[in-house]
Amino acid sequence: MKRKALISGITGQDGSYLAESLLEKDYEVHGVVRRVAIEDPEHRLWRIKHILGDIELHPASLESYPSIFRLMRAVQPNEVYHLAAQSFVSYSFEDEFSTLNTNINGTHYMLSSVREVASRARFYFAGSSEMIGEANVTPQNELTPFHPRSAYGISKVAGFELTRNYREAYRLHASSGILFNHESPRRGFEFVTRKITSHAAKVKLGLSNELRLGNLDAYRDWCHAGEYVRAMWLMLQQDAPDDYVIATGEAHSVREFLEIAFRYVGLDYQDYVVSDPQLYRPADVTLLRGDSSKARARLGWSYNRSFLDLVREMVDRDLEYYKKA
Ligand code: F7E
Repeated sequence: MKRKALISGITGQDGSYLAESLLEKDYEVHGVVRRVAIEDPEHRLWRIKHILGDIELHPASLESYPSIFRLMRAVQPNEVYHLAAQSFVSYSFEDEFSTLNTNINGTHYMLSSVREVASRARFYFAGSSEMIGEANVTPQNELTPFHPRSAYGISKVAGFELTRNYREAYRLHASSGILFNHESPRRGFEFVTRKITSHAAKVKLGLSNELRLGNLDAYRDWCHAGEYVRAMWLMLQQDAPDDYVIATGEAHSVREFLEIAFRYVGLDYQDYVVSDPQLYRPADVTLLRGDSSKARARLGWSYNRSFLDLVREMVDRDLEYYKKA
């Protein structure tokens, strides 16, 4: 019998890579999607368009416990990957309330449904380096104290603690990945990496001549998202559930990303970038660099791609995209 996986957030960057990788492993893949997404596949399902015939999508809302509960009962998954969230940190400053409601309740509904009707399922929670936030040590690992700097980070801390509590109180096989930034050509345009690579391509092709940005001096540990989904799966294959930092161990500034992306297309970013005070966050995270020794030792997970290749792949794909547009 095929193993069944249920993914919330299957239409997103990570969900799409995870679905592909589970299909390759011969899983039966189910996805939770909002009804509006099913009604608008062209815009909302573009990342999974090529696998729509191989997966099963179910309309449900992370804001509705009954819908999640019924879905869990019907699918009876062996593995649950809870990736769905309001994941844009900047937006969480504009609307703290919906970020907290969706992210915390959504995780709670998923966990409670698993406990009630699929208690043998293994559960993965997408934690984030934004839980660590403004760290007092570098690099950061599983023992680094949390100091989130946004409603988004706070909502992820709550989700992480809920996951841990379900593991300890109800013996659920529930694990969290503390994932540092992960990017790819499937990244949303609102995140800084894709914003930069899409503008580098547009400027190169004469479609734009300005890029408005905020804080260029933030450092992030940027990895390719396609490599992170392997770590999620590995966590659920362990005998015992646990929490793991997934990171490359290298940090680069937004400015470095920018320089590399523009230089790659033969341009100097300083001729195009405009500093926009509106794009600075009320509280930003200065430096994130993760230590994933535990994941390497226990999961056998490793990461071998270079930062340079990640930036170039994203720029190349954006050049192709805007040439066709
Ligand atoms: O910002 C700075 C901004 O929005 C990165 C999410 O996936 O990773 C991501 O969170 C940095 C910040 O990602 C702009 O101030 C400057 O310092 O690409 P970002 P993020 O906030 O690090 C973590 C791990 C997650 O869990 C999140 O879900 O770039 N920055 N100028 C800018 N950022 C944006 N978005 N736009 C700008 O114009």
